[in-house]
Amino acid sequence: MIHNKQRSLLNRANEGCDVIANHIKQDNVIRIISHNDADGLSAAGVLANAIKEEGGQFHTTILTRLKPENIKQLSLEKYKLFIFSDMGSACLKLLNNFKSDLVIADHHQPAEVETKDHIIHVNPHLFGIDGSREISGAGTAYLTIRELGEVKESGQTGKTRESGKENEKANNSLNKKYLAPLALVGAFGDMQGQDGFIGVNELILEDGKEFGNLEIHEDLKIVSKSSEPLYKSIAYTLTPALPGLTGDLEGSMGFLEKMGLSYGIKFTDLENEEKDVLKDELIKLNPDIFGDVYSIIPENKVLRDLEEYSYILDACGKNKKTGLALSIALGERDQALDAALTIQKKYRDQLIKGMEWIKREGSNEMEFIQYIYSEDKILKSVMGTISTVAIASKLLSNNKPILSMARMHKDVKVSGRTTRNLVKKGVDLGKALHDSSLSFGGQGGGHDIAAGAMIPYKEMDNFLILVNDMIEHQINNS
Ligand SMILES: [Mn+2]
Repeated sequence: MIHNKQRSLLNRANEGCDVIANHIKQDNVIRIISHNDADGLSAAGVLANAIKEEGGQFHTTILTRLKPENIKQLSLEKYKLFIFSDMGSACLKLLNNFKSDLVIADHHQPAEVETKDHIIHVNPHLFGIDGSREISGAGTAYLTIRELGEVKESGQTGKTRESGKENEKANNSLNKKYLAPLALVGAFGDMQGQDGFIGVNELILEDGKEFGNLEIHEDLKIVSKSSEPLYKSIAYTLTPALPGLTGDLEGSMGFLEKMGLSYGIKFTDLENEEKDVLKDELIKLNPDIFGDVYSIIPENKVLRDLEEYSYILDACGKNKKTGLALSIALGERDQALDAALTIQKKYRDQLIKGMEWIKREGSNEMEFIQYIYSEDKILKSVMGTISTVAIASKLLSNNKPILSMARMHKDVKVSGRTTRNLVKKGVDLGKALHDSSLSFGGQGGGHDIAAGAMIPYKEMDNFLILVNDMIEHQINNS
């Protein structure tokens, strides 16, 4: 069942699809710009796969952030079509200056700027759909190429596809539904799948099931079941978090020993009864540890689980190996996958180090927010992730939003996270970080539940006070 809002989003996406198809037909190399997290990498993968399959060419660049200087640089390039995925919606004003065609497939809160005719802006927020929960950047990119390769009668435009059910059915016969799982990898990357898919993500899920390459079954949701010893599988499981075990190798060893299980064995090598015992004990710590697992059926076992696939892309992105991540999303396995797993191992070691640090140091508490701050190179790279996990695993309290502050030369990079519960109480971190960073000559923004900012180091204390005041105001005035 497709709702009206979703139908409007799909129609907009189809307009983008027509533009992409035209440029492929004209043999134009398509310029893809995407974000370096798991969602952005999946989005780029979805677009690149689809364009490649149509015989088109693309040139992809992955960015940590779309800065004004990036946009200026890109606007000088001679490409006739740019696709911005998982980014772009916040920068409409600058993107309006482009001379080329532009498709923006983003799910972040858009700037309140009228787009010019050369831009097709595909964004769930434009149609009243919650982009932080119901669809990811990769999902938005997927909608934009979903009907690429459809055979259409000449003269038809995207609009005719809304007319009538038969039409829709006929049009759905071909297309890119095999890319639906990769779109959901992106959703997992943005934490939209861990509690089950809703909204547009659910439509994408249906596509994957219909195509037949996506399977759902109930299982323990610990990571690397067939590739790591059990105590590591448990300690490396960040979502759902297991209090006392997540990020804690010794804690996990002790937990398994107490149960009489050998901690060095792999989960897949356990006897069935042992698996049941383990399951019962883990459920006591967090019932969410057992539930629906989504897998790509013909996939290599390391990537088969969509959530784990997103963690591998995330590890590559965080370690600046975006080319490697893209090649995996484009189907390379063997050596590429080995290289990615090596990076993931290193990344997991960093996360463990970060969790130990938080356990030791705790957070700095203000009345309405809490924060952690570091200048350590390794800690800085994992702060956003460990602050979220520390809250989920109850190392830190969940009754205040948390800001992770990492010193970058003269600036401080801020990443903020909160809970759905606090969002319900009125907290909007995206707005708070946007407004407060502007006050100190920085910039920031994002979703209500997760946002970021960059501020001058010398203003850090004032910035924290202002954010604290803004969150207080949000809670008291909602
Ligand atoms: Mn995203």
